[in-house]
Amino acid sequence: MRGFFDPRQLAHAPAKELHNGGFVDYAEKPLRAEIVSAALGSLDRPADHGEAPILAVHDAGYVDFLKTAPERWAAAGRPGDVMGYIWPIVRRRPLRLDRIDALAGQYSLDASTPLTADTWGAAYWSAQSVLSALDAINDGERAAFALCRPPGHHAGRDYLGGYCHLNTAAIAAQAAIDGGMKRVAILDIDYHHGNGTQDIFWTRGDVFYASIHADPATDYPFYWGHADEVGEGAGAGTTLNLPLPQGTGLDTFRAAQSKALAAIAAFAPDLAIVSFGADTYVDDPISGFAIRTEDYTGLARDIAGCGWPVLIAMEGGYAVDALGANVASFLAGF
Ligand code: SP5
Ligand code: ZN
Repeated sequence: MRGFFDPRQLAHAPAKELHNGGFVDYAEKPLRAEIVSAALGSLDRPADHGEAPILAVHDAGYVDFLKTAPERWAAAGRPGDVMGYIWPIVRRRPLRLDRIDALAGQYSLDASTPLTADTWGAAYWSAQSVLSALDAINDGERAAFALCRPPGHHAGRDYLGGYCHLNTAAIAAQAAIDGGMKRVAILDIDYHHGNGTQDIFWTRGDVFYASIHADPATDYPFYWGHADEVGEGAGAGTTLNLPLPQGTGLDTFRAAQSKALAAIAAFAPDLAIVSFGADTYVDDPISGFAIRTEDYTGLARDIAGCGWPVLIAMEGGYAVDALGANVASFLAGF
């Protein structure tokens, strides 16, 4: 299987994130990608597809913010990484957004996804990696892997969050459609609900979004991922949320995945994109499922057996010591 990664994706390295009322070391660290890259061995550098496929999903003002915020933040005398700390909850009148402090809240979902001067470059090449994986599929590969880091599924059209800046799965899905595919399915098996992906395709009938994740009653992103969120308008019925309780192990997870695969099969996609997070792993430091390293191969085999071309985009996974083995185990199933 071909896989893609660019070393420029390593440059994004925020110092801290807000967690439980204090600042802790940033969990989404560059070492994650180094470990996966070392475990897999032969990943190719992506080609440069430019900004057009990014702007086909993301708001131009938001993209400009990702590029320029670190400089504006520093110019305003703010020390450290860019992080929103005031949010525009009240929107009775159009908001004045000229200060960087206001923009940081406007374009952020949370205060755990800092921007550094190197974030845009890393996110840009993460997006290029997923686009090159799509090229490999278009060239006839049955499965391709993109080592996306930073990850993508919490980022929406015009907001960052959950360690994510550019929604790589959404960028690949939109590029596939713009390249002539009629229907694309996204299967999100990261521990967390992919609120950004769901939001981007909420009213779209041509992109099916199915997610298996920890119940938002107990886990981030809290507001989204309930079973009654099914899409609206042309997208009514093309969102499927399967929340599971903390403690979920292989049997329950696999049954939920079979349900998602059956729904995707009924949609008959031209391509399946898997948002793959290894944070379902039993020893993940920020998560509560109980999937074991060897379990990932069988879960992947169930997906491969459906017969669609599959693009695997990396999302979370924070047990760095086991991350290489977990990703290798999953990819072995293809
Ligand atoms: C892509 C992805 O998996 N994003 C997950 C975002 C979850 N953020 C909320 C949980 C924060 C826990 N932070 C603990 C840091 C310990 N160093
Ligand atoms: Zn996650």
